[in-house]
Amino acid sequence: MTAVMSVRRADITTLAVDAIVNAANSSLLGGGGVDGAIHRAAGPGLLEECMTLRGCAVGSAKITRGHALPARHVIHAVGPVWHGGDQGEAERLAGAYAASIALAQTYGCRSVAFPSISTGVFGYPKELAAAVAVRAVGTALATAPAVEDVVFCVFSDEDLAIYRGILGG
Ligand code: AR6
Repeated sequence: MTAVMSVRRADITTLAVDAIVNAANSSLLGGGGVDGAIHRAAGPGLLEECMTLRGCAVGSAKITRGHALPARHVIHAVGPVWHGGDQGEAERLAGAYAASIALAQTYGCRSVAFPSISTGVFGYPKELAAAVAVRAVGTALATAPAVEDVVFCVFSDEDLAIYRGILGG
């Protein structure tokens, strides 16, 4: 079965998918942006579970349950801070997406939704980040047969247009 990648404008905390991905930091102990929204919507049990994980490397990901969210799991991915592009940012961003898909495969997640990792507080240019995201997910899906449906869940018209331009349609 070939997986489908699509873009949707929504608040990722409302999506009833098998896993939503969080744009976390390496502490995994919460923050602002989509991370703050996910922790608010999931309730305090999410932070308690995150405290057992002992953080996460940049360019990687860890998984928890979804707690009060409609999503069954939260995959906490840590993207890089943008420092101009010559400090391994693209490789680390791709790593965060690939690690998330690998976890989704391991946990049998059929549907996964991603925010635009690193493009808010971490300052990664949106167009560059979207190109990395789509390429990295496309590559990772080749070894993740359980994952059938990937949604790039954007929060702005600008991001919607960028992803439509890359995915087509
Ligand atoms: N649903 C979907 N997308 C959202 C939502 C939402 N509810 N809220 C924000 N976005 P950011 P980063 C978009 O800053 O750049 C936190 O403090 C937002 O418009 O959340 O990876 C963490 O703890 C943007 O396009 O994540 C880290 O310290 C995208 O999500 C740090 O920020 C990512 O923006 C991570 O920074």
